[in-house]
Amino acid sequence: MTAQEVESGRFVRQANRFTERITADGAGGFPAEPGRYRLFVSYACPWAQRSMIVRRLLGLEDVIGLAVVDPIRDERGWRIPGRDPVTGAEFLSELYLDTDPSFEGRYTVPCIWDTRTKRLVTNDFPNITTTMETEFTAYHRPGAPDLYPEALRPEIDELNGVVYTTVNNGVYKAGFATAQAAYDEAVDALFRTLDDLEERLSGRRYLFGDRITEADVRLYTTLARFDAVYYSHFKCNLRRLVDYPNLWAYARDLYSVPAFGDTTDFDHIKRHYYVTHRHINPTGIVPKGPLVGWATPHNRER
Ligand SMILES: N[C@@H](CCC(=O)N[C@@H](CS)C(=O)NCC(=O)O)C(=O)O
Repeated sequence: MTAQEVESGRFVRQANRFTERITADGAGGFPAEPGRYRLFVSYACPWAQRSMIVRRLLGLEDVIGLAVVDPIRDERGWRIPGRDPVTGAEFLSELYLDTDPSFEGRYTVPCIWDTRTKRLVTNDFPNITTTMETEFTAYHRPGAPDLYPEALRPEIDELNGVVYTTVNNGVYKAGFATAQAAYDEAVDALFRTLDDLEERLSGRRYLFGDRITEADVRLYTTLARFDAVYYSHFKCNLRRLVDYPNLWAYARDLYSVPAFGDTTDFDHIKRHYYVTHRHINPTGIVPKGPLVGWATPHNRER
């Protein structure tokens, strides 16, 4: 995180540098093709987990390859244990620098590598999931859900905007603030949105009714890390997730779906945040708790 910009105590996320698009028609030079692309992820990372959940929900496991980095990152950046068998890379930085030797930003997950042209196509995380949803439809498994239904896109995008600013990125703004006012502002906005979402989820199973959408994927990855990391490490501690009856049951409902549950690795999550972000946890001690019953029945089908 050290290279992130901090303005007047406010955390400012870097712009995504690689923003080429993979498209069904291949117009920009990157056609959606099975076996061509490789997705680099960390189980710890909420932005990367989104892409793993969507890949799995849509049945794209044999279409888009996957490489998982080690959860602990040092000054060399993300490391691929035992080297990536496809690209030969040991560090994610090699892929960034092979693509652009002058790149000076952070080497982030998720990102997609093109094995054909041997370059990074994108590290633009919001587009990685929507690309799988809209450009890889020819390869979706039979019966795959429509996570980004055309008729709902404006509403989904609008909600995603609020959730990104105040929740997904809001927890980082709280955790990495270096001025009290910046922290206060982030925490207040975060819990205002969580309170609204608690209300919204009282009358419907998922954010947009009775089917899972892209909006649920995006909210889930922050909720999954909330009590384990954000509550303590990022000081987002007005309320815990377990203090919200609807949000907590909703999170467990999603967790019970293999695409969500199997990509949620609390060990990687905790070790990554508490060990890697030494500037806010200098000892690198990983707390034992909290002990939270993610597998308890959620009764949300009612
Ligand atoms: N690409 C986005 C979001 C993805 C992101 O922040 N990924 C984190 C992990 S959660 C990462 O890879 N960080 C690497 C680093 O800071 O060196 C960004 O640059 O802010």
